Amino acid sequence: MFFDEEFETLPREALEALQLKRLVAMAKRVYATVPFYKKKFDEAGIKPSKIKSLKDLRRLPFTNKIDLRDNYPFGLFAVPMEQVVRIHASSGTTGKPTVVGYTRRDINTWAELMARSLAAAGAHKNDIIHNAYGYGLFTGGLGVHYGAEKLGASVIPISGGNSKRQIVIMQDFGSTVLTCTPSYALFLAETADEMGVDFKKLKLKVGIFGAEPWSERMRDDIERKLNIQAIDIYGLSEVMGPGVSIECLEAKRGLHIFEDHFIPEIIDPKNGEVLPYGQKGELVFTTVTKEAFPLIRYRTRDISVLYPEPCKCGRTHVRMERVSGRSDDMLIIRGVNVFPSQIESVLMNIEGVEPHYLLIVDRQGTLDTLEVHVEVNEKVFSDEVKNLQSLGRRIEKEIKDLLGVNAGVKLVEPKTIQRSEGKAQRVIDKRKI
Ligand code: DLL
Repeated sequence: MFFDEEFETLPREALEALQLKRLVAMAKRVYATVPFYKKKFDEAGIKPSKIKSLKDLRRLPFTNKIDLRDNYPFGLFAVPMEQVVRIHASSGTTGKPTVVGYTRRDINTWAELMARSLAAAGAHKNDIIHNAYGYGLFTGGLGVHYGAEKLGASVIPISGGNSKRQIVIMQDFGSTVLTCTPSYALFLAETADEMGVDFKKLKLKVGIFGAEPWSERMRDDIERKLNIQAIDIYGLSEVMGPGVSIECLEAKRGLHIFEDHFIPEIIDPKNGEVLPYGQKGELVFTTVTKEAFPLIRYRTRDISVLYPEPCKCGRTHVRMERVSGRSDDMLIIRGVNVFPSQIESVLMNIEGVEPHYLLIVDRQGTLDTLEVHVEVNEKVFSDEVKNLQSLGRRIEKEIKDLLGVNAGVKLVEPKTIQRSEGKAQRVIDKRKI
């Protein structure tokens, strides 16, 4: 089903002409309004007026998460603050979050693209959308919310957590569409089971899951346990939030990228070279309609493949394979993006703690767990047990305060964490997704 059939099925030639027109306009705008881009363009020796074809995109410089951090919080905004009506944020690589802004028109575009996404997953006006993505700085909750309203569906802004109540509401309100992370969907299935509620008796027909990696195996599991169709949705705060791409219900093979707003490329993460369709590499996006926070060739660090073959749903937009990994060390734990460097920054500010640690990520049942093993120095280690315990609790609290994730901290004896000769291995991810 389409929300905006004309644009979703634009013939390739017309789509590319539109992309080029928008790209040139956007390059001119960022060159004139954002000193960071002006400098980068000048260094690369390219003027926006020299962009004559989509191929010229590869002459433009990349933008990285580090550039966002260096311009924290609003340095890359391309409009004055009086035009910014919303701010969201996601995890940065250190203590500071990545901050993004939206004008009124950006919010409207996002709502439209989310409405397209919901429609692609089979949702329409008559649906009751149970939105269990978190509301707040995270883009999941409000992103889906505005899209659901734009579509004309009834949205339940339940947000995450309080799982028993989620099941009761799904039952009583007759929710037909569930939106949350795939791992939370499985947790809800377990909760329903414990409560003696049978998903087959609920009205739920489809779930739209994303914000973290999942697999075909998990899809089968979710579809069976919740008795629904499970659709993959992708997005990232920097580029917009959820709704950058989504699978269609007809094919469920690859996620259509809304190319009239975002131009995708796949590059070799090692040397930045653009790879042809069909080859695996790092996804890069250029936004061509955003006003407040436009991005030129943003390196997502997500690994995927692009394929242009037409889809049976009729959409002409290129598809990306489900994200299969990252080219950096970001972890997603219970839907929260976590960089090991953030945990390191907590540990290094605590006296008596050594710079040797190990993060062990696992999945117990459907829930991710994080254990932090960290060495303390001799003095601390020979201290009373109760002092050690309170130090452990303090670290747990600081991690929770900074990142919003629950970690179990285990303080270990000096020199017990294995040293490495090369790059230290600081993460063991035991999850079998
Ligand atoms: O997770 C936006 C979102 C919300 C997407 C709700 C889908 C649904 P961030 O918090 O900025 O934004 O995290 C973005 O999450 O770079 C990927 O690594 C990962 N990610 C998002 N969707 C998927 C997916 C939101 N479907 C980061 N599969 C991205 C795998 C995903 N990874």
